[in-house]
Formats: sequence, C-alpha cells, structure tokens
Amino acid sequence: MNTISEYVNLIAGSVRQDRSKSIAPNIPESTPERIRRAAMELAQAGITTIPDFLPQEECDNLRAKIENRITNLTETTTIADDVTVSFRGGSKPARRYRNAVNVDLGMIDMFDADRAVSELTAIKEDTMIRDILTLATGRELIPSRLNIYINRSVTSTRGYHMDSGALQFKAFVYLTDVNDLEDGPYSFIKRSHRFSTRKYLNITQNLMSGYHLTEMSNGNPADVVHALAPRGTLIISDQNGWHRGLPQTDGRSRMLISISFLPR
Ligand SMILES: O=C(O)CCC(=O)C(=O)O
Ligand SMILES: [Fe+2]
Repeated sequence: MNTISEYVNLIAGSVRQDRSKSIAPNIPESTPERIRRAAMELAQAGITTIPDFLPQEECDNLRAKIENRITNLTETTTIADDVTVSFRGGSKPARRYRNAVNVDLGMIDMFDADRAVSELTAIKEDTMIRDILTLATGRELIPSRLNIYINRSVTSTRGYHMDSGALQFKAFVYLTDVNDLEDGPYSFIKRSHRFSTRKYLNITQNLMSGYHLTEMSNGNPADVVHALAPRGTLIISDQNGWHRGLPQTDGRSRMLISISFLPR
C-alpha cells in the first residue's frame, strides 16, 4: 500500500522539480548548433532525439556481444562481474500497475551491462550527452547505471508513468531499428515533465486506488511522441515526464541501451 508519507514526499519532490524547470535555459553563443538545439528541446519538451549517435555497424557489433552474454539464459541470473540479467516475470497484483495484465512479461533487463561489455563504458561517459544535460538543466548530472533492455514479443507493457519525483534523466540508444509502432518504441508525453494539475490529480487518485503513485494517465493525445527511429539514434528523456515503452506485436524485438543520469 501507499503511505501518506510516500504521497507527501512525492508531492513535495514533484513541486520542487516543477519549480526548478526552466524552458529558457541559458545556452552560450559558442555552443555547437546540434547541442544547443537538443538542450533547448529537452528543456522545453522533456525529450530530444539525436540521429546517428552510433554508427549502425557499431550497433550490430554491440548487439552481437550482448546477445553472446545472454544466450541460453532463461531466468534471472547473475553473470560474471556482478552483472545481473533479469527476466521480468509479468505483473502480480502487488505490482499495482493500472494495466496489470502480465506487464513487461518476458522483458530482459541486463543491469550494469558496461561491466560485461567494455565497449559500453565510452558510451556511458559520452561528453555530448552530459553537455546537453548540463545546458538543459543548469545542473551537473552524472551517469549512474547503464542497463540493456531486450524486448522480444513483450505484448503488454507498463502504461505511462514518471520514474520518481526526483531529478532523473535517461539516455537511450536504440541498438535495433524501431521503425514502427509494432516494434514497441519509447513513447513520451511532451511537456509532461513540467507542472500540470493532471499530474497532481493522478498522484492523488493513485493514493486512493492503491496504484503506484507514479502511474500517470490522461496525457493529452496531441502531445504524445513515439520515438520511431533507426538503430544508432540517441533519445534523451526527462524521467519526471510521462513515458512508457509501447507493447510489441508478437514476433518483434527491440534492444536498447539505457543510461540513468542523477545529480552528483
Ligand atoms: O522500455 C521502454 O521503452 C521504457 C522503459 C521505462 O519506463 C524506463 O526506462 O524508465
Ligand atoms: Fe520508466
């Protein structure tokens, strides 16, 4: 169950974030255009997409290395170097999702994958991503964990949600082409990272209904963006914004890098 103190903490954290968000970040004239555009869009919309971040050949190499580490695994296992490959078991009533039908069943989440595949370290430490985050937020954010998500025929996924009330961004890099909705793209409600009465209504309704407090519904359909893009594309997302991975059609697969950024 939710406790009143979790509710109060989430409200307080969200209010703090809403107040700190600037839609007109101060970006020096000397900033390269690609970085300026991305930082501005991230601040204003809560999400930005940067094509051709990784060459497709590098995506293919990384994918092969990652697949190599998970072949023959069928359940949650800690492989070498404290890297845990987690197989999501689907929702139980205790998960308290609004759409609680086998949510994320079959999704593979490889935690701290950079410890198993060393080429991922340079991507985690990439300076362009950090520059964009600093310019968009006026804060220094540092990469905390790098995970690989592998979705193969994951036909039910968690609905729109915020990750927490705290300041957190994620950088995602597609390692497979996500060219249509059936592939299960990352999806985001533009501007939902900022204040809205809907957000606080959702949190309050979740308290009453016993759902996770961060479940979010009734985003404006006109503000939905589905990140359809070829492999190698970078997506940077404000995790106070409402987002989800769309459910896939049976037979489709998607692999991506997810790097979580938190204040120092
Ligand atoms: O799988 C996705 O596209 C989104 C997952 C998600 O909600 C997250 O990484 O916070
Ligand atoms: Fe999330």
